[in-house]
Amino acid sequence: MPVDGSTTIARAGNAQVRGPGRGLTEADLLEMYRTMALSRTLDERAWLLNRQGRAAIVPSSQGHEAVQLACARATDPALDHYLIYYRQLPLLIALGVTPLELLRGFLAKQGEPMSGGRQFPMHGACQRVDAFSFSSVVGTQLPQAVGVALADAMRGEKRVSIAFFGDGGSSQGDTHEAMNFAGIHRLPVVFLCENNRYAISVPMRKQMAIDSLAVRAEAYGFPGVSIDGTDPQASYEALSAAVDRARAGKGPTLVEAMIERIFPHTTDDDQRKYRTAEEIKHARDHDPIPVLEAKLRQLGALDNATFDRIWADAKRVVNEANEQADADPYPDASEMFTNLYGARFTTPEPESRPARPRHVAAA
Ligand SMILES: Cc1ncc(C[n+]2csc(CCOP(=O)(O)OP(=O)(O)O)c2C)c(N)n1
Repeated sequence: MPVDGSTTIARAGNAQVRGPGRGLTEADLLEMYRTMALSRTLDERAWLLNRQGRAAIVPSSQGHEAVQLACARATDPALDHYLIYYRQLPLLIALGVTPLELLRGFLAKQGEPMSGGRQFPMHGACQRVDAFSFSSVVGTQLPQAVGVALADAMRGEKRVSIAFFGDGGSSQGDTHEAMNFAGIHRLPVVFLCENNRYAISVPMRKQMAIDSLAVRAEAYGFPGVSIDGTDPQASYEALSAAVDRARAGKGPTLVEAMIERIFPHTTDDDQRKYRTAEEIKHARDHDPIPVLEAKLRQLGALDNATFDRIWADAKRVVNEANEQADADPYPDASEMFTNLYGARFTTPEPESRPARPRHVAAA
């Protein structure tokens, strides 16, 4: 891995991204483990920066790593679009967003590629890796993904849009509209639900009366599968099949990846108020990182020295990025309105405001 922590996947051609055939090689799995270590170290650092009062709010991606890294490998980053939300830090790293850029975002420093430090962390767009337009307005990315897929289909381009959402997002009307439209027009979209069974404090059983939301796909006229999203291999196989289907013009697939949210919803949340200690322990026991570590050790692909080196490298990269981001300036006030939609974004002068009718003023 290069010293700046950027990964080899970034904007690579398909041949370099995919493992041979349908499976992932040991080397692929080891590379995924490296990216997981980097993502986890960065995630923990961002949380720490919040607790020091330096990062405003942090959504943790701990527990979500395996399926996101499988998605980066199953897609073609040189072609495909990623309509993400705020919990896709591992995916962004796999696509080539650097830890320095991400830390600049958490610290609201100049030079991060998503909003130039003007937005909530993990919000905005990163054109370089075709990731947009991530925000915390739940579900908005799904109709947008369908719109992007429709544009690609109309232009005859063989690109696939991946729409990321959570179990909470599945309750939004936008999700129904997006899936229905995509099903009718057989659009090249993969709906990827990272089902961590919580929407902040609301458990899945209060969101839906079914055990798996993959069954909903049938009502939209396309396949739905539910997979173990902590397993890189299972995730890669399901996502590769869905991506191939979309690229071949056969339409969407809903992939429901069952995972665990290990940390609270964000740094503003305390999950001990609504999850038992046993349940939190269960989530930690399904952490994809030790699961993959055990598998690699069993395959003979990871020994103690390699393990130590991977985590030491991740720490060094994050430390260096953190030092640099600390030293970086905040955005200059003169740039406050740069890249905002609309040429003028100022408070109207009082005399230019339309006069209010008397009955409104009195109300
Ligand atoms: C339209 C809308 N409704 C509600 C909220 C408040 N809200 C922010 S994040 C969130 C939970 C989303 O949960 P889920 O989609 O399962 O994703 P997760 O955060 O678990 O990854 C909610 C309800 C919002 N930001 N936007």
